[in-house]
Amino acid sequence: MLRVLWLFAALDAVLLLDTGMLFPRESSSRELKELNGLWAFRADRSPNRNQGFESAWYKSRLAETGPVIDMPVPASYNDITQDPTLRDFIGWVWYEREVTVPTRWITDDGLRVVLRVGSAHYYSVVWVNGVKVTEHEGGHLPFEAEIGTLLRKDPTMPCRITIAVNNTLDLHTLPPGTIQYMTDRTRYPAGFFVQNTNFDFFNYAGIHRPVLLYTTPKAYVDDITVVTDFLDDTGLVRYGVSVKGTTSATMKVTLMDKGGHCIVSSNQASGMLKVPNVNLWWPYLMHENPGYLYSLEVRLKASDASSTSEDVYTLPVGIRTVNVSSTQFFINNKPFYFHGVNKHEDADIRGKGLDWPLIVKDFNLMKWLGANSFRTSHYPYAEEILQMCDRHGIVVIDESPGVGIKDIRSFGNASLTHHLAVMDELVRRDKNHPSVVMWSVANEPAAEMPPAENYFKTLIKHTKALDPTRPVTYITDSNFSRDKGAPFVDVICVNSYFSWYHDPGHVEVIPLQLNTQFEDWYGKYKKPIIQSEYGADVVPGLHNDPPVMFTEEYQKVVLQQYHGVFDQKRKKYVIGELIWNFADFMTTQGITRVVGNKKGIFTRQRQPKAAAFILKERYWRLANETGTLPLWTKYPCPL
Ligand code: GCB
Repeated sequence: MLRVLWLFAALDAVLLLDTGMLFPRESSSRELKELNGLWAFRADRSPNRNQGFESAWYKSRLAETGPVIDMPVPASYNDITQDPTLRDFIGWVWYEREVTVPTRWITDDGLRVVLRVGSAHYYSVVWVNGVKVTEHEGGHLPFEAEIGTLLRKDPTMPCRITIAVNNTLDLHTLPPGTIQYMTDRTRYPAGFFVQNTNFDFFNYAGIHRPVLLYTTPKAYVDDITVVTDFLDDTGLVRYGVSVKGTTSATMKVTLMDKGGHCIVSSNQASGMLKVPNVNLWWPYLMHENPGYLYSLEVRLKASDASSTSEDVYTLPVGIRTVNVSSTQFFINNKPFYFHGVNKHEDADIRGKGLDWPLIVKDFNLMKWLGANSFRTSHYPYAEEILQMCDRHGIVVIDESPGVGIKDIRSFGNASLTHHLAVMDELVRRDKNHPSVVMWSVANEPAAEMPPAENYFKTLIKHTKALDPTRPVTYITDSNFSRDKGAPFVDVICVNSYFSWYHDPGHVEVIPLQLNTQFEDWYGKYKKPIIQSEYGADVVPGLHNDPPVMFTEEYQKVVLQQYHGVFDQKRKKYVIGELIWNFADFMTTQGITRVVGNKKGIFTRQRQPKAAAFILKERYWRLANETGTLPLWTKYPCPL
């Protein structure tokens, strides 16, 4: 009974958000039109980067106000051309696309037509036929606007979508940055400025995720929230549906199994569904049937005159629980050990643009490796990726774009307010994914600074209020004893690079230093610990034995030194290890990076370095010890 009451309380908390951001899905009531492909594009190279606004480029076709080039969407624009000034461009770029909208979308004024951008980095303003319809701050989360009403005002007009995107980062953006003007005319030309940041990846920009139009009836399902639990073999799905466009509606909510058979249904907008003989959602390599998903179908019909048609939305639902003790992490009450990777959304040519071949290849590589988890370092990844995690049982630590918060001015109220709003948007988008088991609010902030205590206390409390069902953490860079935010996290996540940034070349110090790190953190906070980053750069193909830095042999031996300590501590309070990084990735140019960060165990083209085989061997062994491997995957793992 207590459990059931808790489920209700948890759901009410999540429902505090007032509008939904459901992933757009086709259904018998919803049509969808993808606008991916070639858009017209121009960077605003005027000295103040503001000519586009001053000359109102959104008012006519972009090609009429100056030259345009082809730009693929989704993709970062940086690596698409041969022009170094576009790769390193800072300021507004303009995208435009004309769309033919089906006539019935216009004539049927019982329809909403929604324009949705999966993500654009960093700040976006959107116009339709010259009328501003929305703007959005933040690079990794979706935004949308209803445009049907506007299109109906003049049905003879085509639908011309203009999106201006600005990648400038300042002290209050997430991630933060600063613009530095170089005024010494003996060294820099007039107007010379650079973008400074404190994070280690290239600030790719542009429209990174799909843009699409979709329809819903006027009375529609705005949001769904599910919170799950189980008692013995009965699954409990507490759900809440939020409706917009009508004040009175009839509803049918049906939970179906994988085969589409109805398990249980209800005609209430919120309630508890009981699932007999439940198939729980299990992580990959922990069960012979991982990633089991039910479907929650919601059918809604307005019972007043506001809308005549039914709205249908179907949400995948995984039934599972997550808990943390002072020494362990539990999924479905069984201890879970994270053996996984840190990733980036990053690849040749497309930068951070969503790319299906790359996504599927990465999942195949993770499964080959025996990885059961990853962290979305250092920003929220595409929803399409989280959906793959749900289906394949890959566990996710979902991270906000709070990376590189190092300047004391980025701990003020303006920054905190924005960070809280980003957590709202992140939790609203990802709350229903069973694969997401923990929120990470930041990576390696300067948490020793005095304002960090209040900043993280507020941020973590806020995130827990939004979602009391998942633990919350931020990632620390081992600033032990100075770290003011650590008392508020549920799990300690610590990054360290022994024998790399400290004591370079001395792999023999790793066991002692790593042991000290773990004992110090656990001794002080008595919370479970994840080694959230460790690794070494390798220029693929470089060899030296005895090992020296940057060779394949060195990365192997660093990993092996860490693994020895993990094996002692995982029996106690270490609950996971995530390699830095899954694959090589692009960074800003600097003297410590050779065409990007080379700590990948795969190259940027996704070919294995020698250390990938060490990790594969280990992960499958760990899976064999801690999980229930399907028979065909018994260790040693398949080729
Ligand atoms: C870190 C950061 C990560 C860097 C990595 C490195 O601690 O969290 O963004 O890429 O170290 O390789 O230096």
